[in-house]
Amino acid sequence: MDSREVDAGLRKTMYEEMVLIRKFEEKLIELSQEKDKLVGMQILANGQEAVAVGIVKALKPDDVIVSNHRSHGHLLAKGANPKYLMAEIMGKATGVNKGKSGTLHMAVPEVNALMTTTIVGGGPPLAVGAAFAQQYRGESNITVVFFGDGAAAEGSVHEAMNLSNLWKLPVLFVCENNCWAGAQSLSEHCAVGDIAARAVGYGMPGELVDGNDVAKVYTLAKKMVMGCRNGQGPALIEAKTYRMRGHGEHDHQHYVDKKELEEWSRLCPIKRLRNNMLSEGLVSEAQLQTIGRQVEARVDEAAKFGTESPYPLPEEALEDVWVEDFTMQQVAQ
Ligand SMILES: Cc1ncc(C[n+]2csc(CCOP(=O)(O)OP(=O)(O)O)c2C)c(N)n1
Ligand SMILES: [Mg+2]
Repeated sequence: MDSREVDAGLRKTMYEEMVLIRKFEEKLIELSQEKDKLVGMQILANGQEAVAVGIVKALKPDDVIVSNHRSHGHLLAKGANPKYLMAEIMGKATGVNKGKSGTLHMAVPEVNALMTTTIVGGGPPLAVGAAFAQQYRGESNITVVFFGDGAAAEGSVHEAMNLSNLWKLPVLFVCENNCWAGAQSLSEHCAVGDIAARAVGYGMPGELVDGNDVAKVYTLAKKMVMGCRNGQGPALIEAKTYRMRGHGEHDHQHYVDKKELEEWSRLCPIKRLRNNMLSEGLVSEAQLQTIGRQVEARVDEAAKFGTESPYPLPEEALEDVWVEDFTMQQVAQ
């Protein structure tokens, strides 16, 4: 497939969104290295931006996504406001979840980002539940769940795939195979070469795609989404990509071969789309620089907003975390 088959305007938008995700996370790296600016774990998707953007661009606003611990890119691609996302990551009261999630458990209901779960393999069963609700209500929306190569080995993921095809639920399973699960390489934890091949075992379509080529990800996603939307049931995409940083910012990747990092850095999805647009004359260097500056300004504004926002008050700690006046009688009704 030639990336020229994807509309030029759309490619430019996808470029801007990938740059936003990259710069947003680079700002988190910067802040996490300054004293008291950003506390806690930071799990970033540097190098994996094309998966988030390519998949989400094939969706409609009402479609639902379920994400995992590496969620910032998915949420930004789905349209989360960088200001409120940054504030949440900083644990501030103005964040998408009033500072009660921090980076790891964010939900952005306004853009149908139902939840992120850091329980590895926890997302797929929940996505099946969301897709069941969509089918039950007679909607044409679908649910997409992002999970990693490590998660692909969890029993919950296999149960979710089986049930979703049994009930022909509109779920798109997206395995972001970034070659690592923590400090374990793919060959140390995965018994098959291609995770996409497992789809056969559940009778659903499954395809492998170059996850660092946003046009290819988008094109495959569009095809798979159409099947899910048309009542054909679930599908699996394995997007082969690479985690360019450690598992989290605390992890300095001492176990990673530097040559492997260099090779994948040549395949950077942002560089690839950039070169491809330049070679086709779709954009000029000057236009790309303008995009970069505009995105940086948005990210700086988000960081300023987050930094200047207050922390939630201690007395608010128990608000929004439990249904008020919940009784077992309500369950019975
Ligand atoms: C059930 C469960 N087991 C273990 C962990 C610890 N853990 C967090 S992330 C991770 C690696 C997951 O790898 P993968 O699914 O490939 O996602 P990636 O981090 O590469 O995006 C592990 C083992 C966890 N959070 N939940
Ligand atoms: Mg992984």
